[in-house]
Amino acid sequence: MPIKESELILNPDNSIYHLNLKPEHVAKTIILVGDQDRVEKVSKYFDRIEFKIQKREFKTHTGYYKKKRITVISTGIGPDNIDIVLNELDALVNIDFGTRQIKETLTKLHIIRIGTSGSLQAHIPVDTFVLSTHGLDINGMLHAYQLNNINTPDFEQAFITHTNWSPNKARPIIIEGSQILRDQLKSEQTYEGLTATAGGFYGPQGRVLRLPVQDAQLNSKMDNFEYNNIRISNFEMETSAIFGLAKLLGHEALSLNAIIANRATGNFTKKPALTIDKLIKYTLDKLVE
Ligand code: R1P
Repeated sequence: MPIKESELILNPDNSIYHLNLKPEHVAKTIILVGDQDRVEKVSKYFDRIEFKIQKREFKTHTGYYKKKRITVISTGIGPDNIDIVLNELDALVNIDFGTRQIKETLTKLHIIRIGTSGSLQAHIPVDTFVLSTHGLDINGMLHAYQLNNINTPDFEQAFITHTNWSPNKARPIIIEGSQILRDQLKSEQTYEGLTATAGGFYGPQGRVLRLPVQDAQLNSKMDNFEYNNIRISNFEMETSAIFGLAKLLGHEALSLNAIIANRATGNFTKKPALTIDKLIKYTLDKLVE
């Protein structure tokens, strides 16, 4: 059965609804960034840019870095946008837009997030890089899908018990990132850890301005959580959603974050642009090594 027009929505030019891309516009290696202004900060290093487009917060540049074809896309903020970007990227490579049928031979994408994030550990200072070995999903988006055992229930239960997680909130899900990409992208320059992905910036990450949060102790409980020598390194808003959907769809995904704030010490970087630029260059060079 062809996928209905209301489910797989194409624009009049046959590009996919939100990303505004056609299949020929996407490389097999995809870099995801949150901020749309970060797209140029990546593609300025390309030898050649073959395609540019933007719709809403989703800006795309496809080009070549040292002969490797790479697509860089901005996702905007949050796991809800990741649902759109991962599903539409997968459709671009694995659904035939003419017949609206899933292709018989599926394509595996390599998806790498270059993000910014706050460290939860005093020993992971600002202006460093964190490579996420796992994503801790506390925002609930992935519960819309059949998880098909991509998650790690013992790890999750340990977290739920340790934090006395409220049953009124979405059950946490922990998903491992791609081992292939981890081997490719790690170095002595990267800290490794479990990255917590929240569905908001303030209350969902324990920030209090005027509103009290449901559990004022949650961040300190997260700081000292440990399971099989893995600790929660940082907090942001996309990684676990990328890991979960990539795994369900059969793609490889990893996340690298520039640490611009340290929630344990209260520090914020004095040079965010420089640190992000260094992470961009680091990632591009690792991808072509
Ligand atoms: C919040 O300010 C945003 O910054 C972080 C968070 O994950 C969230 O998207 O990442 P990006 O800088 O990649 O957007």
